Amino acid sequence: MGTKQEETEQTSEDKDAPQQDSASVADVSVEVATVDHTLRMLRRMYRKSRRKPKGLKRLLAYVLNIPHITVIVTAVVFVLVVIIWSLLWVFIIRRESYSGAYFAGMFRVANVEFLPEYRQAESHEFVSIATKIQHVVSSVYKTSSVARLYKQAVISDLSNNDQGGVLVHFWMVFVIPRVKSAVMSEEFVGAILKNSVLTSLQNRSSVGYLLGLPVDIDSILINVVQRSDYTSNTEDSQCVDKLYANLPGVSVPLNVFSSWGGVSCHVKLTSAPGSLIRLVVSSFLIEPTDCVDDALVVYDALLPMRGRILHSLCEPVSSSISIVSTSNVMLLSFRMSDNKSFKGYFEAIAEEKCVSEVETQPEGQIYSPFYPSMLPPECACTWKFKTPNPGLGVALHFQNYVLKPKDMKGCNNGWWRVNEVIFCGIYVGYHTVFRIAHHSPAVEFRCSSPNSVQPFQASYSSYNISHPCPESYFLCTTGLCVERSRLCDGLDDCQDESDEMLCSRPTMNCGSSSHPLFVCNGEVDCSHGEDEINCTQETTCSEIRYQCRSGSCILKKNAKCDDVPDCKDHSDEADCDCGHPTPVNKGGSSTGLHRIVGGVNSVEGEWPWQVSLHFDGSLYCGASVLSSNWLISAAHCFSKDRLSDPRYWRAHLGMLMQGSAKHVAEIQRIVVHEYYNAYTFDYDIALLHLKKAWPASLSPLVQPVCLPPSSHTITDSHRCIVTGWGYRSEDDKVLPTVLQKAQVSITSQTECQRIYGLISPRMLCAGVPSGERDACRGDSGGPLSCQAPGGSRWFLIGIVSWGSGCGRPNLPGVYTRVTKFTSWIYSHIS
Ligand code: 4AZ
Repeated sequence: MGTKQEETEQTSEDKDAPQQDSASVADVSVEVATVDHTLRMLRRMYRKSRRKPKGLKRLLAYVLNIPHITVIVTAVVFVLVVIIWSLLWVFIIRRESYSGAYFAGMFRVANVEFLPEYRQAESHEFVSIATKIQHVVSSVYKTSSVARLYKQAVISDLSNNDQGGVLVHFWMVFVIPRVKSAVMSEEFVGAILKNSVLTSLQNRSSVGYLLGLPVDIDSILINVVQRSDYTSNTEDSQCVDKLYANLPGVSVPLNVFSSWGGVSCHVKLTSAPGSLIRLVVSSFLIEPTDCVDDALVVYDALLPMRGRILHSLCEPVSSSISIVSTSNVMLLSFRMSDNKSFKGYFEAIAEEKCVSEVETQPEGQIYSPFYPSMLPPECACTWKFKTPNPGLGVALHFQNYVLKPKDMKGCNNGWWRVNEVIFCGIYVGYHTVFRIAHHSPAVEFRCSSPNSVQPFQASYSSYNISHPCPESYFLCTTGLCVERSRLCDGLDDCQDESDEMLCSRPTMNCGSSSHPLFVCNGEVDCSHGEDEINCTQETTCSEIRYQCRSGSCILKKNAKCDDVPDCKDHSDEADCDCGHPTPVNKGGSSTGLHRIVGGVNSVEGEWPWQVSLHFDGSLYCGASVLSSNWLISAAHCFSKDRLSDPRYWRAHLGMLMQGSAKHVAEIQRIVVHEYYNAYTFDYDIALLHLKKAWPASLSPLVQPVCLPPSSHTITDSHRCIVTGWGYRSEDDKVLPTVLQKAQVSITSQTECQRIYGLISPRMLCAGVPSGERDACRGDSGGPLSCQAPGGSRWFLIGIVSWGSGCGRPNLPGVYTRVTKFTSWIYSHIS
């Protein structure tokens, strides 16, 4: 193109200019041609200048010439681009590609006498030893493979414990390219220090030398910390306090109040070597925001080390709780928004010598160490029981704790040795009896959790080893004794359904006594309908009887929201704005393509309680709407690190096709059931509190599902549908766009236990024998909604939890049994 332009120009110039030898023009370079061209132009301008104005105007005329404008604009744009790019490089790109990595660490320097002056960071003694230690740490890292990334070490605290020497707490900062950030793990940084000590270890001693400094290798601990932890803890911070409790039994008050702007404060507590610290929280008035805005994190160290978290308080505390450290230091890290307050105190306490001889006659109580304080990560207790005669064993009655034989999964809530056999403690939602068939057993308990856990108490008694339960009673596998008449009555009297196993399918005795499962279940089982009469008569309460708001119970199981007032106070028909879909049929529907596992497309408004939960922007789980600001889902969706942080989640409401939600809600708080067990998936339930209620104008396309009372029963004639945007088969790679639905049948508990073995009373199974209809990955947390025959409302009967694969024959999906959690749910949402 350029060449053509030059040719054209030349042709027009020829009129004014003397003729040129065409061969010589072709031989010279473009530059020469341009000079020639410019000379001619200048000549022309000179000629024109006789007629035209001079000076500025001449320059303007030159500049405003079209080809010149193009050249100048291009040059200016080029210069601007270069400048902007350079600025971006200097201030953003270069800065972004490097970042600070912050670590908190500690180790014990042995063979050094602790001086009281070490407690003051300004003292000459502190500065002197801290400089020495800082130099050693710096030298180790400056001669390591990460020397170029190492920036600095800051000694923050020196303390002493009963092991002797000086416990050094320090910070370390590295500046690392982002691409290398994964390499700088705390294990790697810690290994550099440990390896340096390791080379000098001698004679099985744990003390080696770090450039001449005697360091206990077992005490070395390095943890990654947030930059904010580092900046808010270092010396120039306004809010670091140090408090001491030297005398046991003297309590030191602790009051923190956040005025305008909120506070982020660290309070370091120390007591005398050999003692422990008990922190008592009398009140903590904060907003429950899942540890985002308001929280108190209690550390078992003087720096905020992740591996040393004793307890995180993220909910308001109104009745006192207390936490015990494992040594003589504790750090309280407060994050409090405006007008929040903390009241409490701390004290030095002695380590408990927890060995006792216990006579089981009369009966009594045993308590966990430091009771009623929470159990620290380290503790031990031994009880030597003795019953009056060799025929009597020891029974331990726990409120919410069960001892199970130790398996491969490890023990996180207490380790027990009972006459040399090892058990693990697990917190549960029911009471249990642990029976020891020995008249003088030694029972040893050790704390085995990484953080503080709930304390326990147990009442002990003796029992007859050959007849553990009285005559006409049945021994449950939970250790409880229940009346034989309660076997196979449809009620979980044993708390683990061991009284409901191996029962033949209950038969209706229409003559005299009727099986409780058939009575008033909404279906006529006897030819004359005897099983469905007098159902609204008030009767004694039980798990399978509906309880009215007045407290009285009626036999009718599914009285709630069935459009018939059954309770005298009509409370069964109150709060029934739920479970009523208004499907908008736009042609596509139940006959659509088969998706999920054997599902079909839903239509708009068919499942207005269905929620799509997105983690970090992608579909991760399902959930259901319970009210204007609460959703319900599965605990396993939120069980690991970042998954438990509500800030990463978004709830898409009123959605049929992915990406077309009527409303996207942020989550304020995730309440995972306190007994959720990540190994067994027991108690797989969680509640999500929305930051803001969804707008009422979204109804009926967004609407709550009905929550079943604990008495609610499902029969074969109920219609149960599982919905979600999960995978359509085990090895599917693409998620469906349209919300899928599949009808499934409830599998009997006995059958499901036969299939899977580990099915707790808090689980229910549903599927079809062929396996062709099932939930799958991505559906977790979503609803299994059931509707009574002829009924208008849908109840949330299950929450998608787990299963063996997806859509396999004779392997039904496993759901959380919602009726077991009615009171737990109401205790949080109302
Ligand atoms: C899951 O991984 C999952 N077939 C959910 C449900 C089922 C299996 C797996 C049941 O979320």
